[in-house]
Amino acid sequence: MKRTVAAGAILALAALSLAACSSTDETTRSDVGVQLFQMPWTAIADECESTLGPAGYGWVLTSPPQESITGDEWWVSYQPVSYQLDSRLGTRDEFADMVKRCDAVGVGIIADAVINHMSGQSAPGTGFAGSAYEHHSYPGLYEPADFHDCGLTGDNDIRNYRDRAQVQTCELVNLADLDTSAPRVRATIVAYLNDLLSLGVAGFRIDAAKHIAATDVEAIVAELPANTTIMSEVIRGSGEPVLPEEYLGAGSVFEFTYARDLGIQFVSGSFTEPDLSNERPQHVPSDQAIVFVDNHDTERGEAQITYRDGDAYAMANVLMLADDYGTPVVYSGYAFSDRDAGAKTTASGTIEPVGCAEGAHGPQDFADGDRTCIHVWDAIAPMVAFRIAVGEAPRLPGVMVDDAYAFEREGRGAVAVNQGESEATLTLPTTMPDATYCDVLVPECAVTVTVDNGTATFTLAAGQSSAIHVEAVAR
Ligand code: AAO
Repeated sequence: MKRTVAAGAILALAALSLAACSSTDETTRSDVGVQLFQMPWTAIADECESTLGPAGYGWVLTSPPQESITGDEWWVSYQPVSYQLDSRLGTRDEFADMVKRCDAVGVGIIADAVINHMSGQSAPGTGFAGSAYEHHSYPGLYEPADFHDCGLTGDNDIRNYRDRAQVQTCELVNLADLDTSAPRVRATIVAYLNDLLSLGVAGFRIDAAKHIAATDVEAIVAELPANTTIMSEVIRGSGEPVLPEEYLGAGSVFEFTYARDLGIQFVSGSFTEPDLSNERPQHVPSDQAIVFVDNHDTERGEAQITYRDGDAYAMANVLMLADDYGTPVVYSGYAFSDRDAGAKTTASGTIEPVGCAEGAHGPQDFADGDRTCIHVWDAIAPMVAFRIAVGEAPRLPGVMVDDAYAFEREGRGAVAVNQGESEATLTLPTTMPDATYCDVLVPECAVTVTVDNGTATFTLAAGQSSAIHVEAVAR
């Protein structure tokens, strides 16, 4: 059983008309997703209609929708106390309305499913929607017997990621660890996921999947409709026994190696090209890989490149979106200087419904709390149409000159990027038809790139990315 993104209803490609730098028509969809971190449901619904639908994005990854502990930090979302859809991000009705409105413009919703654990609170409390709870007791849902008691470490917390039993039966940062091998627990989780599916979601990110035995994830997924999209979060660790490959039976997995290989090129200052004739080492197969530049955890941790890197961050996104490996997800969050700081809230304590219809169209000096709106940046959003235009065309070996790099998707499109501090000129041998193409990363076709006699010549300012494709010929 494979539940990959491309296999779902999300990917529905339609022919693009040959028009000068045209935007995507309503029926054209890509496999590109966007993680709208901590964006409320009403704002996501607006976003689908104003920016995502028109650009051709295929799906949105939301933050977790269930009731959680109260608190100002973003990560309260990851401490469920019930499966009521009532949180700082919105109500059940708002969630359902978002799914419908996004669906109407062809954008699927992937919900972040926190099913490995419940809260990490040692003292009893009351959740956002009023549910009373204790660390190992959630009335009407779970009782102490439904949780693991690993007994392997002093406080039952995971200490050693090289010990499979600890990783899968002890507590991740004190989060009460559900015994997902128990039929009752599985049935409760399946009921929650089916409830979300009844509202029309396309599928789920399985949060902390590494901490759930792969056989348990598969058993839960087996109870869901066959077309449910599954994306498991299994961070590829060094020398760890639990591997992303174990989870491929349930669907796709996030491939962290991809982000690391991409990011390091901007730290080292030199581009490296993967061996395109072979499978990429330390990567799951392309059709089951979800790839990203960074996500909400890595931008607060290991990521070598984030929104703070401006043009270089756009470049990394361009290289990912132009690649023929994996299903990409663009990350779009908010600026922060404190790792724990939540998104801006309203007077009533819910998250402010701020979208990106009028948001930043490129790198800026963001103030804490500002949404970065990466998915609408001029140098990123048009790459969605690029991806549709190049389809399945393979990536060909590129050319590198000093700090610049360009490659082609055979006969259909090409990208070029320059991470140097001065202008660069690159000539790329190409099988694209001779023509003058719009550089789609510059609005209004204000810059063109000519392919003449099988050669594309790119002139790139410092920090510039450029992209051309066969559906955007200059008039
Ligand atoms: C908060 C507080 C805690 C408190 C807890 C309970 O911060 O102090 O104890 O509440 O009250 C989020 C936040 C947490 C927050 C939690 C609950 O990040 O700060 O805790 O909500 O509110 C591991 C997991 C992975 C997980 C990641 C954060 O395997 O699944 O930790 N990610 C997801 C979510 C995340 C969320 C949770 C899970 C929980 O995306 O947002 O937490 O629902 C190695 C291992 C990884 C491990 C990391 C971190 O990674 O391989 O599996 O991830 O360490 O411990 C290199 C290495 C790589 C290493 C990585 C570390 O790349 O190669 O192996 O560095 O960055």
